[in-house]
Amino acid sequence: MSDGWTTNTTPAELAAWLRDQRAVVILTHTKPDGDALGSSLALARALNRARETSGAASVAECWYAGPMPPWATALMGETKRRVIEPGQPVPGALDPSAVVVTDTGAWGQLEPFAEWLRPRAADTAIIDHHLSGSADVGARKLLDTAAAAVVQPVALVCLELLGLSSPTELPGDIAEPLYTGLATDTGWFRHSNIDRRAMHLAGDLLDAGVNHGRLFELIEQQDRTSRLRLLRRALATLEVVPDKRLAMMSLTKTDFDEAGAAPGDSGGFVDIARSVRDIRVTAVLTEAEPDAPEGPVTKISMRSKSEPYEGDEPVDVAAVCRALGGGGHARAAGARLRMPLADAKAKLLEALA
Ligand SMILES: [Mn+2]
Repeated sequence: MSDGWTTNTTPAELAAWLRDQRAVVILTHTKPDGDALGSSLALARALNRARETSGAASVAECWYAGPMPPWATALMGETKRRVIEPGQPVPGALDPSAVVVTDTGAWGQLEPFAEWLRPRAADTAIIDHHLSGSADVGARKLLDTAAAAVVQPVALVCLELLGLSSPTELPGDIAEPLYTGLATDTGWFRHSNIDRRAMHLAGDLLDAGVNHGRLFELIEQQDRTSRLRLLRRALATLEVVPDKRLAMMSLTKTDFDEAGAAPGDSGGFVDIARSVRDIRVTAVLTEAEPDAPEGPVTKISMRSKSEPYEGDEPVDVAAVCRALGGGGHARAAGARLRMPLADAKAKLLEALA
């Protein structure tokens, strides 16, 4: 799938191509995160601003496949977009002359758009920072696989579109989504993907007027109290398995009901026990469909730490989850098992052996 997954254009060439388009649709992966939203919004705003200054109508819009994060509305502001909820068809009315896909180039992450997008590959550009993707998604590819966030190459395209030489000169409404992508894809500048280049861009965007504190509160401090009630229940189930350096928690349907919590409220719980020194692997088991006629489903979400520990290599949780019928990344993976929670827990311990 990585065949042909190489850059074949530059920010300047891509900007020149985009500038001549009649209408541009910007797509990103389903269930967009901060980098997906930030990169697409910044590009749409830069394109529309470039048009405004030349007197033409604004032509770029973003299409998203939900569910959307709760803070998306505030970040999107007035920017033209359409949101497709799961199962809804792609809007057919607009026939753009060009498509840009940001923060992914994998068909598997573009499913709701795939049928619409496939015949447009010749008029599609991918801007991405992932190590692999489906090269046939778009003829033009601007890839920076060393970038912490896709907003880094997108920032260069924005500068070209607006004829600016430094990100410090970017308008605030373009600097803000770019910063959002950088901040969220680096865990607010904590992950190991942080380097001088990413920090430099962050500093430039702060110079351009980004309000870090406001964005942090908007994105990271919007939980409902039901999430804390759910966390209290999850923590009450905490089990540590010392010889596997594993910490696990489990949540039943009843836990969600009694906490008044929504399915998304348990997001991030799997990261919590990673703060413990000797814990190298974490898992959260969630009862998903207790009453399904084919039998109950248990979802497993796993994380591991990236550094070797006391002579042992980091645990490849993708391999563990593949053994359970799931998959993912070496440090973050998941699986769905059609069995009760207690049985799924036993299977997980077996797979970790
Ligand atoms: Mn990203």
